[in-house]
Amino acid sequence: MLQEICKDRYGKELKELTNEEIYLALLEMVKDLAAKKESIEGKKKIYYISAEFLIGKLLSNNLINLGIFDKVKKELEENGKSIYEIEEIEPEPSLGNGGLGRLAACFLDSIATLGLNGDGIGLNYHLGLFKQVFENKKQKETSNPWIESESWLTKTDVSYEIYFGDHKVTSRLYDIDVVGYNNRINKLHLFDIDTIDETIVDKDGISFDKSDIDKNLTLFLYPDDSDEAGQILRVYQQYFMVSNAARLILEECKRKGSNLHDLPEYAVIQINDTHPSMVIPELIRLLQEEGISEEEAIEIVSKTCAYTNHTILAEALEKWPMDFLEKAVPQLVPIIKMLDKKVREKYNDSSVYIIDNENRVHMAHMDIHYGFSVNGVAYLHTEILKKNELHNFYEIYPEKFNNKTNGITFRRWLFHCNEALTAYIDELIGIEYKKDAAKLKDLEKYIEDESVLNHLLEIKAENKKILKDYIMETQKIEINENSIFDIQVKRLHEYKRQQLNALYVIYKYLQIKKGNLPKTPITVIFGAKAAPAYTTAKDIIHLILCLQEVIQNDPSVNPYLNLVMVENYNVSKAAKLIPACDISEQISLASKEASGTGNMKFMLNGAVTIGTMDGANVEIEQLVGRENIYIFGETSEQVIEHYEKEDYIAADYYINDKEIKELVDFIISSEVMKIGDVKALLRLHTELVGKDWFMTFPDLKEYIRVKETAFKDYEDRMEWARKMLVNISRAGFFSSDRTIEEYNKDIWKL
Ligand code: 26Q
Repeated sequence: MLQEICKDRYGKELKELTNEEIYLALLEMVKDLAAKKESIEGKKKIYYISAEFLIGKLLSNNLINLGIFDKVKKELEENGKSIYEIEEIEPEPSLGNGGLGRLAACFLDSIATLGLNGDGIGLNYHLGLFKQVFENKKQKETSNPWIESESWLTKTDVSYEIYFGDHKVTSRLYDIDVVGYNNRINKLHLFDIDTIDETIVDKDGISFDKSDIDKNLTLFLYPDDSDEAGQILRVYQQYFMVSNAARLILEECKRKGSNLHDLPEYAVIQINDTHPSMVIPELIRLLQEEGISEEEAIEIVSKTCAYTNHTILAEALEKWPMDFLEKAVPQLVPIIKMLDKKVREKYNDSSVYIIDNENRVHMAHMDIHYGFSVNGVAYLHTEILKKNELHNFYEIYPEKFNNKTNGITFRRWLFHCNEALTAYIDELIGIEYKKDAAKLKDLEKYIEDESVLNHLLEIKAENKKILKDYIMETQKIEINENSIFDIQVKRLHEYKRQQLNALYVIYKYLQIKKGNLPKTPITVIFGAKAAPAYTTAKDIIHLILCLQEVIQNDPSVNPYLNLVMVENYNVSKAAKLIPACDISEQISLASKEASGTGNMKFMLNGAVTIGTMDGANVEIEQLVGRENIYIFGETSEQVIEHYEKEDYIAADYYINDKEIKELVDFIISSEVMKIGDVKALLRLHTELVGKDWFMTFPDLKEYIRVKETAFKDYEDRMEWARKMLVNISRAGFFSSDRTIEEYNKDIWKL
């Protein structure tokens, strides 16, 4: 099959081609196959609008979902080629930042796999999120171009005039096929402008002229917003995204026979966090332009839009100053004011107003009043929304609130990233679980079967060997494949508490220095990007990279403890790290991690979690039982109470607890200071001792104790393998197919 395409394309045999040439031939082949499979449009469609779609590389996943991965792999092998080498050629799309974006990508996969009529809508950022490089043990941001002349993007002739306050731009739609697993093909619609100019970006970084909208609009995801020009640019981006989306949706529905009065029968719009919230006033505006009355337009939109909340962190809840909206999108201002006025007429409670007394527009408030559904992303998160963060809204609209615990696509996070485990599961329980993830439970009949348990350990060991080689190849760091792989990979944020893990590393380092050696050596692996303007997050990266060097240069420690921070953590690196993990670090400050999805990926691949009772960890604990997870730390209730009473004082722990003080002071010890940036290390130390806003100290000693227990338990290999097996077998609940079925049953109703 591939052979013929290669002959047509290059006039050469497969075996004579370079990997680059074969990659392009495969790209063409998959796009053709997808085009031939074009799916029928049902009447109603789900439009998932999101600022991020962290889709990762697509080649292998598309081959898997088309059902031809093994065939292609074999054909390549017969010609002396390797699919794994060809995978490496594909540039990784950089259209997302973290969990929210990866969730959107998993959802698209599941929507298509379940045969649902649904498309994603977002932006085609040319440089995506920045690429992270380490320089002088610090994160440096460089631009991350990923679009090549031949890519998964297909240029369409869809184009709209989009009006901003001071000028207009012309949009251009690009599509990426979303290939369901043995099922339909949907689209990811990415809007762009033809006038974008990558050359305005600084050669050596990511800065650019923020005012030149025609050239910069779709350059970056989350451009630096530390100044006003950057913030206004984000408003331009958001409006550009939703205005295009609204136009596309209305056109499509009209084409299918909608008279717009019946729009909710044709379209449901899922607003992924508040970045697309302006779609609400924009749709109201466009419906009024079509001759529909204000009142009816509001009603139609309120029956069409549903909102997902992904965070309770105050700083992440978007509030746009009215001035910015006046400048960028004045056409929405009277509509937003009108929507706010209606709220004020009905409710005498300033906490639910859309416009606050500082004249800022609370995007989430608009979503809740003028959407029909509000969902959190894990049981605990939704409960906190109802009881605390959005309590006053819950009192008004209890029927709108619902939970949809996140999920992950097993196609990418098991079948593709862990072929050995997948093949073994097939052998043990057959392939039914591939369409019905709950069937993974059948694995449990092997809980006492030592040969199965041994085989699981062998697969893990093999995956660790592969990761070891990869880290050597990419970062020139030697790790011990027989050590325990303890991994924390996620965006860098204080609430996720990479600093807590770093303090454990310091603890272990000092213990080893005192002669208390671990039975099995330990390798702690981090991967994380920090937002460019987030100083404390960058200081934490600096600390981790300093610790990495201290440990690597200390021959009395490094046989027992190693530390690696993986550079430029992204989807393809996740796929290499997760199958090799023994201990999955999910240690957020309870109440702050809405759900987490990495926790689910690790569990599915046979890692055992150490975590707090936060986000979906709570549900993992319920599924696997206390004996198969390591839980520590204060509960979300306790944490919420500390914030309410403002009674947490970090310095009390630091001053009164010698052990804590010793660990924290290591940050500014001579060992670290002599190789690091004194200013950054002092700043981090001061931040922790003076504030520790995410409360690492109260949980520190219990974390150390529980982690030591986990390491001790690891020594009993059969018991550990049992924990692995239980984790894998109960991960079925976290298939995004289950999540999407729930969205469809309760919200979308397709
Ligand atoms: C907000 C205001 C201004 C600028 C940027 C932002 C902003 C940007 C990105 C706010 C939030 C995000 C991303 C949030 C995110 O990724 N949340 C994660 O969503 C996952 C999927 O639901 C959850 O599993 C994670 O717990 C949650 O952290």
